[in-house]
Amino acid sequence: MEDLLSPELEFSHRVKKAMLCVEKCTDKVQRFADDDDEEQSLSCIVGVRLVWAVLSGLAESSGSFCSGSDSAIVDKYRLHRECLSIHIGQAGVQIGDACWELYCLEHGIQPDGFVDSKQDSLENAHMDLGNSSSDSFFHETSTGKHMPRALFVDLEPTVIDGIRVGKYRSLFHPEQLVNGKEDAANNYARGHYSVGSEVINLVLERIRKLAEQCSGLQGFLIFRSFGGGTGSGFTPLLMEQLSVEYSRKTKGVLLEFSVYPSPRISTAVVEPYNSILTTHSTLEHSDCTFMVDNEAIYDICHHKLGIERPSYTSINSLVGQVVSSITASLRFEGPLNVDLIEFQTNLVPYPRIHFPITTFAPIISADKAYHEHLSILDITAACFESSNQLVKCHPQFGKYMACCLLYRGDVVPKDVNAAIASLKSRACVQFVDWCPTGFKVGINQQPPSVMPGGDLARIQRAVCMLSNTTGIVEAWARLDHKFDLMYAKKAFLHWYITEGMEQGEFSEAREDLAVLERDYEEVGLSF
Ligand SMILES: Nc1nc2c(ncn2[C@@H]2O[C@H](COP(=O)(O)OP(=O)(O)OP(=O)(O)O)[C@@H](O)[C@H]2O)c(=O)[nH]1
Ligand SMILES: [Mg+2]
Repeated sequence: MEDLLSPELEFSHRVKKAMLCVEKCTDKVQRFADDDDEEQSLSCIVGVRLVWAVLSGLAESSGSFCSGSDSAIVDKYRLHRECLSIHIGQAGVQIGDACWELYCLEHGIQPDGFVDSKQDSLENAHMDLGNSSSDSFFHETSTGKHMPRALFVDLEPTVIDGIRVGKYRSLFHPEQLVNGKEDAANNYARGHYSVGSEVINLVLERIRKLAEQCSGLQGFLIFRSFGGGTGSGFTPLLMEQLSVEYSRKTKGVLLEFSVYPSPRISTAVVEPYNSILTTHSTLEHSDCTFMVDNEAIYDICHHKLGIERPSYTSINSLVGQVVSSITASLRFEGPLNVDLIEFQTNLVPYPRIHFPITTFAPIISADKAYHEHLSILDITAACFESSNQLVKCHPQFGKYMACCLLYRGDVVPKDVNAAIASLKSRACVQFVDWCPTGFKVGINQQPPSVMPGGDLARIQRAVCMLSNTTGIVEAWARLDHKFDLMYAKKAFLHWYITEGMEQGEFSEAREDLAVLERDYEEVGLSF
């Protein structure tokens, strides 16, 4: 008769059996990929993922039974899901600076890229680095240095030079910081055609190097402004190439964080031109675009954080906080964590309708934090207040197509359910007829971190709402109107024409945006 196995041995056997299965599947994936059989190779990937999920469960439930060598095997087969961030132009680079500083704090990584073992006893005492899955955003070298999976690109040197001499200068490899000699001078045509075309090959080569360090590239996160010449012009040039080179291989997603121009802060009168041209040329490449309206954030910093004249630094640190909430599900693990990619699938009912509104709560200044107790109901309700929105518009006059709530920190599902039930009873949250009034929820146990000396209070919990609503059409209508005012007089057009653009591109882009406005109207119509 067969001896009964000790629990430890039995676990070991089960792990090894499962590993064999993973190995077979991985082999198959390779073979099908070699044969160009995408469908089969995808179904094998799903198989590997399932086995991996079972293994993770086993490891968790068996806790101490998992010996060192077992966890090493499990680790070897862990499915990597890396994301590459690409920061383009001044806004993209400066926002990137804020985001990576925050990511480092959250993962206990020091400015030199090494993990600070004393970190959890100091600054972020409440953080559980055990859930950290920093591998998706950082590449760990053989010396233990964590390097951001990121590329910074600008057509001129000054902004990137700021990173080269900044506090985090040694975090990045010099090849991750790419710049040209002269900028696009607020001109889409220079960023897209003349100046941009000079650096595109170098940028693609650097991206390839970063992609080679990934074993399961999940997608790209692109940061840029709509209004700048580089942000507007170079980005579509790059996206077109990324779609060709990567989408078949990775089935990865392309998500964007784009700065929407504000007349109060914007630096150029032609920003509506650039914004419309770039939206037209990226619409089919981008899977989801999170718009960051500088005016909305300026007002939040002014009214909620009490900053007299908010600078880009203050604006970017708030943007960094929101980006961190959105990407937390990719960087940390946990039982109730819902992957951003899953949220994105729920958010985008039609490929073109991919501009969710982002709302964040609570936004309170460091000096007020001790006087406020904010419940889950309070922060959830605050997501429906326009003063917490990152884009100025009125969702209460539109209809929701999808609503995702990404909680962080000390949050329990019972309280979330109660908060949602209370919101559903409100008339102001109206869904389109064809979509069930479902709120998709993810809870990431990692509480938000704050930058030392920053404007924001340290909080125990926060929520970021991503909602796809027809209300966003207002933001497009505003830009379209400004475009029309200048275009009616053909004002500033010669700057574009002399850089090789044809006037037809302007009318084509504007027509596409008119269609986008109509698309939003149509999806909101009742049966
Ligand atoms: N939130 C935020 N917005 C910025 C920042 N820097 C510039 N912007 C906004 O971005 C737009 C200008 O685009 P930039 O990103 O400066 O331009 P660029 O992409 O470098 O392009 P060129 O300089 O024209 O080659 C304006 O709407 C600015 O208000 C920043 O650090 N943060
Ligand atoms: Mg610039």
